[in-house]
Amino acid sequence: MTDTGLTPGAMRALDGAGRFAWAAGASTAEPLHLLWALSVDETRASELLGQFGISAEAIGIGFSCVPTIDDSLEPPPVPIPLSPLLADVVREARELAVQLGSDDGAGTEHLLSALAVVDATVAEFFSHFGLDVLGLQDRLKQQAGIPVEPIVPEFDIHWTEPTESDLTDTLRTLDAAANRAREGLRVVEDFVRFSLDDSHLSRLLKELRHELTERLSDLDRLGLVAARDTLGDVGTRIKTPREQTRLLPSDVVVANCRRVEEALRTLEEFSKLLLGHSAAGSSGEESTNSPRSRPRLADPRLPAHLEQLRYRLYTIEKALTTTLAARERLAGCDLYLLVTESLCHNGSGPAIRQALEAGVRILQLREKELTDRRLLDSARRVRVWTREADALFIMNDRPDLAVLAEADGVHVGQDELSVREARRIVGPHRLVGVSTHSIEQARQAVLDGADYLGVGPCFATSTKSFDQLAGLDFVRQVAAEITLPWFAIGGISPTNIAAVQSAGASRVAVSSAICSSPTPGRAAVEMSDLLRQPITE
Ligand code: 3NM
Repeated sequence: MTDTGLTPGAMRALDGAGRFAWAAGASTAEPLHLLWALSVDETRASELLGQFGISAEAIGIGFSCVPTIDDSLEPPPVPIPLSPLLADVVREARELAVQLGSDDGAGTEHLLSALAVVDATVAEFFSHFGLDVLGLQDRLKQQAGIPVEPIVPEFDIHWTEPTESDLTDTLRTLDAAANRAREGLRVVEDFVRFSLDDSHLSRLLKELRHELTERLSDLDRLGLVAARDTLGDVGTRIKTPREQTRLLPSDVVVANCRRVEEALRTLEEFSKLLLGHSAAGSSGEESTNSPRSRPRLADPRLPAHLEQLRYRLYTIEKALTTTLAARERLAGCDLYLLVTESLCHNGSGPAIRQALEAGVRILQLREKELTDRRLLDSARRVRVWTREADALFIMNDRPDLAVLAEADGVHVGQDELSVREARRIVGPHRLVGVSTHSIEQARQAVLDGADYLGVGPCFATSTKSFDQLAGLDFVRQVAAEITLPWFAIGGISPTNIAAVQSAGASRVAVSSAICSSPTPGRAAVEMSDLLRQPITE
């Protein structure tokens, strides 16, 4: 044991948590960073996680972010301190190791268990995978050679076929979970439809709800409602403080997505009890409500379908929470400037500074010809200016340089790294923007977890070459269904900006209209003023 009371493996995991935190731009290492570190290294903890199907990818999806580290990532230049919560995790792990009589100190498996004890969101996430604190600790006790006390029943157990009463309990559980899933989905759908007004995500939620209803008809047929006993349900009288303190619409959305995910998991697990031994080959003909024959699922693939519905909801939840967060983060960013040195009359420095002074709130460095070193130098200068102006700084194409230059994000095109790959490098907190040229690409980018979209090209432009002009029809399509922040782009100038606005754009991105102006500051003011004018048809 090291003098920290931790095994070398646990020390390595904490070091990994620091590296994750650094890669994610966090100032302290949090429990989530440790969870990622535990999942990627080959440790006892990752073995345990693996047994429950909890991969680094699942963690990325569950926490609406994607792990951001690989072995090639440099360690942070300064040690990253543990957050108070993570310090509690370490303390808890040490105590657990002592309780279990571990001579080597706290290992990764103790850290894992402590994470579930200390951090309620981690515990909740584990529960989606059927992993609970008590179960974890029992496994650790077994590994430590401590016999786990079996529950001594006060009556003799005779292993027989499930009784009518067991079946009623199963059906009652399924009924409650089915109601929870349908109701929760409605809540989320109503928010997305009426508050967010996002027809793309509403449609996906509606499709999910309809498919769920269709899948559940198999269960409904087995007599779920007959098994219902709301008056006798002890759960209706238990209220947790968390349930009473939902303040923001996003809290309602997240709580209800989780609720539906949990309900889908319950439906999946309990519907397996209705498979029966010969279910795989069953035609479903045996299924009746007759008291003597056991109810069976007509379709033995129901649990697998329910699992897929749960995964689909994870993706929608992520798109939804990303949309809500990005709308807040990009509030006030209606004019996005893409700067390229070769387009500027007097160099990019003066153009950038004048545009920032004129009120540009988001700026992208878009240089395709510079060497890496010159590009990084330039990015660092732009970082200083944008920080002083309190504007967002986005790096074109290069997530690696975005991290090195401490940019706020990276922008990728359809031929560059994917959103997922860029996210792995820049971490969960930096923005990832993506260029889209068709409604299908725009929808996909939303589901991929992009923070904003470029929507174009609206008009012919000499700044970037395209085979096809997406045009204002594409702008109209996006305006009609997507509420993730998006910027119309391509050939936009003071003379045509009104047409872009009429097509539904409230944000635009421009390069030459400002960079190529002899007075970039004035050009920026003019564009901003036009953007804020009421639209006349
Ligand atoms: N991306 P300007 S259009 C960089 O449609 C870029 O994805 C586009 O420059 C897209 O304002 C474009 O000078 C060029 O036309 C934007």
